[in-house]
Amino acid sequence: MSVSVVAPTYREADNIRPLATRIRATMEAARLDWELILTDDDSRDGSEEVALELGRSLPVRFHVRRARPRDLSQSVLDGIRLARFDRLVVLDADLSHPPEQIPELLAALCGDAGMAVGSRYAPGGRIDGAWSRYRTLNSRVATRLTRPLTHCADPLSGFFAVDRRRLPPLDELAPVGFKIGLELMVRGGLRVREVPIRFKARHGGSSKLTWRQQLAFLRHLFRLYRYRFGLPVRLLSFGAVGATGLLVDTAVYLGLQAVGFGHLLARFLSFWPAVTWNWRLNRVLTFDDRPPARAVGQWTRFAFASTVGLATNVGSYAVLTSLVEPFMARPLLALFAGVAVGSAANFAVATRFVYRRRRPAAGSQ
Ligand SMILES: Nc1nc2c(ncn2[C@@H]2O[C@H](COP(=O)(O)OP(=O)(O)OP(=O)(O)O)[C@@H](O)[C@H]2O)c(=O)[nH]1
Ligand SMILES: [Mg+2]
Repeated sequence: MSVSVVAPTYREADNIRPLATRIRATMEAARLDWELILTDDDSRDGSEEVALELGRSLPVRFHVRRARPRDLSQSVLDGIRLARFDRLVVLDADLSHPPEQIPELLAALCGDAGMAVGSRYAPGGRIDGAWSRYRTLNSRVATRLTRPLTHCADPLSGFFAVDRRRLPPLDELAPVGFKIGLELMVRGGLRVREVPIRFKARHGGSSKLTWRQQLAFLRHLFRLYRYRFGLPVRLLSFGAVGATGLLVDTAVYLGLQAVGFGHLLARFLSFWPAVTWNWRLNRVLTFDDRPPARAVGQWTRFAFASTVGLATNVGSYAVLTSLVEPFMARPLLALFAGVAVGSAANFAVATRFVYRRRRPAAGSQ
């Protein structure tokens, strides 16, 4: 049997040699044909030299990804594309994942299992070494957040085996950050088998798990929720963006009055920064799966959608409070109903005309 091992690296120069040595020992003992692909994000810390040196006597390849921002998931996808064999194992290069368990993972990758995950949280799995209480909690909470997406006990593990022939087209994936395994199991709809592992907390090199990465994880999670649950998630996101827009609106409205503007003019003016805020956030979050569009045209269409929303909002308030019995005595209820109907109208126009699904075909009128 042949296997390509893909290890993402960023500044792991000191860990590469022990990693390759342990993989070689394991593969030789298990009589597996192998290669190790280090997918590096242009570390420039001597990793390349170590890898090239190893490559003289071992099947070690070094791939440098220069696209920015650097991204673990994207470099793993590069590695998957480059692999010579269809059976793939992905593991971290910091020696947290025991290469000695690769044969176990491969053995689990059989029958209907499309993915075998090296699991810290399956019965028998464990974490050795000094993880702070914060780090432990962090990992647990992050894992909890994936519950609606998968039954796997450790879907955030970076140690897994897959068969490339069972993966979805790689260009359809949209991971961001560290959790490429989660992306593959959710979008690929892969049946997962878990292999308990003995995870070792990093002891050499430096951690790349920063706040930025944690935010990237939340963003990735949002994309997967939207993929899995569709419209309700998009609506919720649109609503949350709208709520932050209301804060911008209010702040500008009050600020302008504080510097001497009349309240009507302040009201008229504060609408635009709020619209711009909402447009931008929806562009980078709610609808970031839609094809990119020119900013100015899209902003104009969004401003139109917001005006439709505002008109529907105020219009329904007027109709409800003047014509519909239960609302006549309860204007506050009518206000909320107006906001709901107006937001729905805003969303409907935005989803259809602002953040369009596909560009019109070239040349068509
Ligand atoms: N190609 C690439 N690899 C990365 C990047 N960030 C981290 N890595 C590698 O991905 C693996 C996981 O990163 P770690 O820094 O160990 O992250 P972690 O395991 O969540 O945290 P610690 O082990 O506590 O540091 C390691 O092999 C890193 O070298 C990146 O931006 N690009
Ligand atoms: Mg690590």
